[in-house]
Amino acid sequence: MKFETRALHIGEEPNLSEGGSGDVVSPIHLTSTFARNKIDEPPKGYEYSRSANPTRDALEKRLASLENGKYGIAFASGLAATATVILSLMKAGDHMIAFDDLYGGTRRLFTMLFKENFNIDVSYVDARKAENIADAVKGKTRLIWLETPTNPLLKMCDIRSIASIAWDKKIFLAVDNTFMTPYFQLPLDLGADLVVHSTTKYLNGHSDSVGGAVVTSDDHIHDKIRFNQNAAGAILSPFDSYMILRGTKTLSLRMERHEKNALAIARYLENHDKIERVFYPGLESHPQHQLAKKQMSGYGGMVSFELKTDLERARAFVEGLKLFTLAESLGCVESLVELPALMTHSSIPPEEREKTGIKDSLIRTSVGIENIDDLLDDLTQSLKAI
Ligand code: P1T
Repeated sequence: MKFETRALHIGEEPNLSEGGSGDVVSPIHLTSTFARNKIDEPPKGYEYSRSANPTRDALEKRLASLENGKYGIAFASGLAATATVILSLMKAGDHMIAFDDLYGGTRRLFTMLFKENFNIDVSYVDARKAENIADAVKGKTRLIWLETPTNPLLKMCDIRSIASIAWDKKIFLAVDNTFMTPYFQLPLDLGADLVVHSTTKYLNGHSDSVGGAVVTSDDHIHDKIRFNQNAAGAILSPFDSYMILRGTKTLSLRMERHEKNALAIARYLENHDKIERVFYPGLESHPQHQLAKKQMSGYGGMVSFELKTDLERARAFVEGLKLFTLAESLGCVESLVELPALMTHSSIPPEEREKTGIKDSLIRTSVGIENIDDLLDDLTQSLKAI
């Protein structure tokens, strides 16, 4: 089955067997526990909903299928998924390498929690050059953590090249695929060991659920993460599992529209005299446009840009938009805008932001699926006002 078909059917096959109700849509199994006749015979393997739940199972099967993986594991948030991966693959004293441009909350988790409290060393490197990853490997390096394209600067790295370094040195490679989704990019096919998602974003797509996921084809990685998820408890609820199942059904349609609108906005901004620079992998001017063409089947819906001005006017610009909602998060049907320096990446020290290139006048937009003319009109009026 092709992607769009799997996004509708995998995990939600109607049960037409004796006693099955034939539901076309997976029911939301709100039960916390499952009765049994005999101690050794839990019904269909379910015992307690922290360990497994039929609605979450349905979602996990679907996510595994969409990422071309064997196992999906659904979490309470993207950061819960990330934290459980670290808890499962790293020990105190181990070292990991991460792209220096990452969602601010992910960097906060690595540095302020795992490094400070648990002595897990992390080196942030510019992964646009795969050699920088190879150079950062130490004796105790266990994990490489990438976003591509990154949040918020849309930098990319070559997953296949970095996977071959990871393979050579026996290091795990995790790719956060939140920005592209499996519709546009398949990191497991390119050699990653595991894919991580904030399902809060495109997979759910409607700004009404917080969740996360890990997908892998590796039995050993799966067993560890599954065990630790149950042990630590960061599971996705049955209701949110249903929401994301529903979201995935329209993922392909939404991603096509996000991309079409994003490309039009990136081109418009690129030609505007109040804009210093536009970051969008679909623009020929993006320094890694060739890699984007090779590694992804689309360019996504995230567009960042720098205004030729200071923080105060950047603030006035985002506050002056009427249709783009000023809010954190991304990947939903409505367009959002934010100032990374004061919002999503404010937990990163200013000198570190400076080093990775996150300027105070950087604006990040998550382009929605509205009519493009309305979005362009809104940008025009607020640019005119500053
Ligand atoms: O918010 P949560 O579901 O826990 O996901 C964290 C996360 C992980 N990975 C990426 C690439 C992300 O962008 C995020 C969350 N990001 C935002 C809330 C934001 O506005 O960028």
